[in-house]
Amino acid sequence: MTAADPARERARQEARALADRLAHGERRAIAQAISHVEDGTRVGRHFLDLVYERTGRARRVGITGPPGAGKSTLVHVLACLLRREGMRVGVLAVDPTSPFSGGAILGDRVRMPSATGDDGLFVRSMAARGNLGGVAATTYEASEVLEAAGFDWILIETVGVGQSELEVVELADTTVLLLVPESGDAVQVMKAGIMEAADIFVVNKFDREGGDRLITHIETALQLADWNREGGWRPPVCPVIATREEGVDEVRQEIGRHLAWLSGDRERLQRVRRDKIERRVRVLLRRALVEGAWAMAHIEERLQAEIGRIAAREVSPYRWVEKILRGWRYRTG
Ligand SMILES: Nc1nc2c(ncn2[C@@H]2O[C@H](COP(=O)(O)OP(=O)(O)O)[C@@H](O)[C@H]2O)c(=O)[nH]1
Ligand SMILES: [Mg+2]
Repeated sequence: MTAADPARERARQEARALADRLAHGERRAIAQAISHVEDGTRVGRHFLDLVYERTGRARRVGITGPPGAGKSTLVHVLACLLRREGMRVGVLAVDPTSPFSGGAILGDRVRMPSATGDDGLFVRSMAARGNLGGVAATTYEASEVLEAAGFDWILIETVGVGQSELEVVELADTTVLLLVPESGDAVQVMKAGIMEAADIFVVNKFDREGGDRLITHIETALQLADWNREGGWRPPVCPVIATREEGVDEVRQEIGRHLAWLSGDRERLQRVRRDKIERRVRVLLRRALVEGAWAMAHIEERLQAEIGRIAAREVSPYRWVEKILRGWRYRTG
């Protein structure tokens, strides 16, 4: 890898052009940059490097919960509310169960005022596959693209069911967890560790039976679990009817309160950010190491050559991996 590597130079140039277009507010540049990031291209990496200094100023809010809880609906109402405040809002939806793109989040019921005409709003559905670093890494990078594009708020919708979703939540400053009265998921979700990660609880579909019971349930759980949150943030529980836009103002206020609480203590804020960036650097390095080693040791070819024998039980996967590793150690001395 020398400076004269033409492919690398081309990628750099392309990334620079993309960053310039982004700086000039060109919408298509945002979409293209996110696609690069999703595909894990070289241009994407150069691009992220170029715009890094422009990131870090937006507020990132993660909205998570079981499928059908009303996340997309809440995100939609929240985005409209923030737009009315004059904020520029970027939305990333990592929800394979309800993909929304472009104009209509909610099909023909409620529409985003004009997702196409409004420059202050950008909505993007993320591919659920993610690149080598997984969905979380891709989403993180996409949110950096949006930050570089000057969005004040980034709302990230994700289904709160698995580990990768927890990781997505990690990249947010504030995490909102949606639960609904009728779902027996509440307890399950709590077990998944997401409850500890939530800064604000929303009991959505409060027009239905059992909302009060769920609120009591959550509040009891919050009292019982001694999570010892730093600085004493007590997660509020907000009743909401997202489809009627009821209670969303309160959610907006609570997000504001949480952000104010976060930044009220300089040391805490710096530590939180530093920890996040450290985790981020680890992810990036791990990915780079895997990619590098994979290519350098021709692992793909060797795997393809051997997989038949492994499958036929002639070679055990353990021995094969050991062999690859030994060769690798030898190379790197
Ligand atoms: N009754 C009622 N239905 C709601 C409410 N919020 C959302 N829904 C409906 O619940 C369904 C799932 O909503 P959606 O936002 O797609 O959920 P997501 O899968 O969490 O993104 C849709 O039919 C919504 O109209 C609410 O507050 N009350
Ligand atoms: Mg959804």
